[in-house]
Amino acid sequence: MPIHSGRPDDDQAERILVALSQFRIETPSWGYADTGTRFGKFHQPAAAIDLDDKLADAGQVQRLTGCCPTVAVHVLWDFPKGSDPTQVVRRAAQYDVAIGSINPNVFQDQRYKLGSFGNPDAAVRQAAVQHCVDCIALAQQVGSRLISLWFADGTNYPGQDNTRARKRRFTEALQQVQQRLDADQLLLVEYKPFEPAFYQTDIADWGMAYLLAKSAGPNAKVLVDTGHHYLAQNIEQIVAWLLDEQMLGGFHFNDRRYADDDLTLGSIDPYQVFRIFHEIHSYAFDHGGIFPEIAYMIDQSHNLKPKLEAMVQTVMVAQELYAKAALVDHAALDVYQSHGDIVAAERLLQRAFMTDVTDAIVAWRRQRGLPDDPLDALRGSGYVEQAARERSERRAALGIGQSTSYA
Ligand code: PSV
Ligand code: MN
Repeated sequence: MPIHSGRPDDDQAERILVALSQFRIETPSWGYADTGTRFGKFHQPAAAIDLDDKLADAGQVQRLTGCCPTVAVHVLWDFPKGSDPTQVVRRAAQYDVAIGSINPNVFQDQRYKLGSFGNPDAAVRQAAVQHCVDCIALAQQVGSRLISLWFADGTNYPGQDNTRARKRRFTEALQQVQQRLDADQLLLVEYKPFEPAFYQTDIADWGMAYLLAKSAGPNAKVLVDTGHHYLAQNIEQIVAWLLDEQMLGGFHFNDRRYADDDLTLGSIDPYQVFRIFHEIHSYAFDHGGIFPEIAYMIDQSHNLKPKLEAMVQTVMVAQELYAKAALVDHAALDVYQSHGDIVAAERLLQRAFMTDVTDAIVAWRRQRGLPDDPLDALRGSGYVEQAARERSERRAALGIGQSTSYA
């Protein structure tokens, strides 16, 4: 049998429809605004200026794709002092979206120079805990279940601080925060090997995140950001282990060539994304077809690509790879695995990966009155051009100039 198996048969097409119906992916508010690298920013006229613009853009992505009903928010970037959470909820609903995960920010303030939960100063640790507790209250006000924690904490030089003490400070602070959750809320603990800390990061890998989440209490799980691994690391194996321990809480999706590059999901290694999704489908197969509750989120800030196009493109890639992973015949795979038929087992995955699932996805979109190709639809809608005009005028009126010209 050739590796390329063409299009799905009827049974496979049905599997794709079912799989896509329960696949939702959250877009990040920070992905709609101008961001850059530490070397500078290239501004986009259509970039969102404030939270209202971000919600409008997220609503446009949801209307085109039908699978992005929530927006992740970063508390300090999106909720300036005095903002009214109930008004934000109302505005989001007007744009056909809801507020999703709440991301506390314990890395920007000057007091966090030596860390937040890991800081040697108990008063700073307490301030960071209090900010997270405030975020839990905000989540309750906006109807969000998820508090997503990422820490820039770490040290830059050997000897800078006591590693074991920092671990214990983290354990204690996370326990305090976890205790403040409602029963249906979940704390997600994200790990990252380096940046901005360059000697050691306090939560550097999935094992550390697992231990800390486990000791925080029952409502804490691990968040896997696909860009937060060393290059050779086998991310799908981490996913499988976390699934088996019921400790996989969610994903931040992006791709990378070197480190945390924020490239479009699947742009560098789509087969890896497929293999991650395969682990999830495989877990569901082993659990009577019940899929684990996982928060799929995008975490990408594009410097060069147009923001909205990049977001829609990412969602489409995620759907496509999720659909391909739904094609794996798990019963056949079990047989090959138990017989040690390595080649047949591998080819089963490769065939699923190489199947053209376009028609099946279009069928899913047509069932919902969505455009066949959301990216083409975005380009044809005039939304980006209109946003660019309106936001440029608003920037000028607000006196926040944007375009830097070298002419
Ligand atoms: C840190 O690199 C990170 O992945 C965290 O999830 C932050 O919330 C996000 O990026 C900010 O872009
Ligand atoms: Mn992330």
